[in-house]
Amino acid sequence: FQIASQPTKAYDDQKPGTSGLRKRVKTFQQKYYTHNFIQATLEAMPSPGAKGSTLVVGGDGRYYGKEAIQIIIDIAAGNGVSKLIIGQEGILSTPAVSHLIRKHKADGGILLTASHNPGGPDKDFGIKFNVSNGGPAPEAITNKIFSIASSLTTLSLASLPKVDLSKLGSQEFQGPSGSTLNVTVIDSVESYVQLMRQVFDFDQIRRFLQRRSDFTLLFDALHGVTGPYGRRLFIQELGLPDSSVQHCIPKPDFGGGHPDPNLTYAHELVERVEAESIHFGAASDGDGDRNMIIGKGVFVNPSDSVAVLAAQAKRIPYFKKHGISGVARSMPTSQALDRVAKRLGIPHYEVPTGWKFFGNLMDSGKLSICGEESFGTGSDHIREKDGLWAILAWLNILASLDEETPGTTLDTILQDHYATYGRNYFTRYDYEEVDGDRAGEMMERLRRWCSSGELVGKEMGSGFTLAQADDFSYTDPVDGSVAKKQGIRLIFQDGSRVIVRLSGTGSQGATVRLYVERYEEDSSKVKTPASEALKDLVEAAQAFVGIVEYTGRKEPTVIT
Ligand code: VG1
Ligand code: CO
Repeated sequence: FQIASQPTKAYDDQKPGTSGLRKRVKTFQQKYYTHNFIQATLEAMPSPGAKGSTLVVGGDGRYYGKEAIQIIIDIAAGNGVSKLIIGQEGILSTPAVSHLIRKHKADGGILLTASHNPGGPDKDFGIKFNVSNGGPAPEAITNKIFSIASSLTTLSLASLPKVDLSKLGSQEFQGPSGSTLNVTVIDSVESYVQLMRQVFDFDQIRRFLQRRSDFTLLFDALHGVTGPYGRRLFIQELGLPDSSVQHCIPKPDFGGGHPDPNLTYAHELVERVEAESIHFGAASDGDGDRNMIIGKGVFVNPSDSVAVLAAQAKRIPYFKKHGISGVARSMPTSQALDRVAKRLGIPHYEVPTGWKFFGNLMDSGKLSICGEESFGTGSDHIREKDGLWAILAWLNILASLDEETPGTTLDTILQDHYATYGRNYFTRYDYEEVDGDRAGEMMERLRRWCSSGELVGKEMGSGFTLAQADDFSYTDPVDGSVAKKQGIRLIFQDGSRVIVRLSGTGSQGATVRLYVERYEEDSSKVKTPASEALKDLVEAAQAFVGIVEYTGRKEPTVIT
């Protein structure tokens, strides 16, 4: 192939958010828009840079993914990349990419996903760059991508024949002066399944499923990327019947749905679990890094999920072998995990929202298990959150506990946990696609109140006295980098918290997230539904923050 210097016009909106660049498909389809972003990404790669590098490429199967891969091949060739490892049909879950980068010691990866956002010609697409540890690029790199993209004038463009992504195997393309680009299409699922076999005790889970022959499981891939992974794990590996999975064919538009595993968007799963009294229901999002776990009448709140996994981790072979060096949660995630850490006598960390903040802690051996309230749970087996990992972790723990206490269920696990640690009631209200300017003003007002110090000692609602109010700022203990303005924290004297922040993953307008948490120590009071236990504090928070006034919404779009 030949390499041409192709003039291009810079776009000023290529700023990666919490998790990569996410925009409408139409935006990516503008002339050279996708080319520009890939060019900027390759130029921003840490030393020694793109030339001679190996990159893993794949995505959640959404609309425009395959076109983007051909563009990546052309720009990669133009920039001297040596090798591209691509998932068959362009399919790779986010956790699978993270694992493949590590396994092949690649220099990074390009993920084609907008996660849980809907897909299709009029919906969303996204591009995210991960670095050589397998995790999302840290802010220093995403800022660099943005600044290069903002003043880009030239693409290094090669024009290669279209690569057939359906065929497994390697092809070599000869470039100028002896350079080559190797493009290898790999099985999307195999390596990831091998990793899961090492992390968990599949024999123990199989024994459990045989012993508890009445046990029913339903996994819903919501037509996202985890379909083939889920089928392979639950049906082939664990021997569950075909009826244990649904919506397992990845579709470019996710079947018209919203591939977000929460009680609102995964309603079909929720309804079936209730109607058919299914013991264990689980779902993951478009790109496979999120998870939701439910049972009949039971919802495993993600903040509790990571706390339970940490408390029970020694039942999982991977942690039996490697131990648990520390745990971490994102700032808005409830403090349930902190209580477990204190009892285990291990460090716990609070980082800003977004998985990129966990990477340094893991790489330096400080962190083993972490989670976010937004249905994200994971460990240092890779550097992304991992939906199927979380589901298998719960199954493994269930199987192990059931050997000691026959008849263990999701509910008994949670109730035992609350009895030991107390319960951190937690809820999140999302106000999606509200007016961006007004939402910004709302945040500014809160920020002003925080910095003036006037809030401390004030009462909000009845009985909630503010002990601390700030805009969360984080200094990375490993590299000293500072992330500011990460969300308003209102912390009360009894440890209850109200958090307000704007989403960094939306593609249209602004999304306001209101997080409310209250701790209950009294073990006779831990069985109240969360909505009831938090009612007063939620109402007080909405009024104080000025939700109706600034968003014009009386009701949130989604309640978790
Ligand atoms: C949201 C979640 C955050 C998560 C991020 C990416 O970000 O709140 O916890 O890490 O999505 O998840 P935001 O900025 O919209 O609140 V995923 O599955 O979209 O990679
Ligand atoms: Co996701």
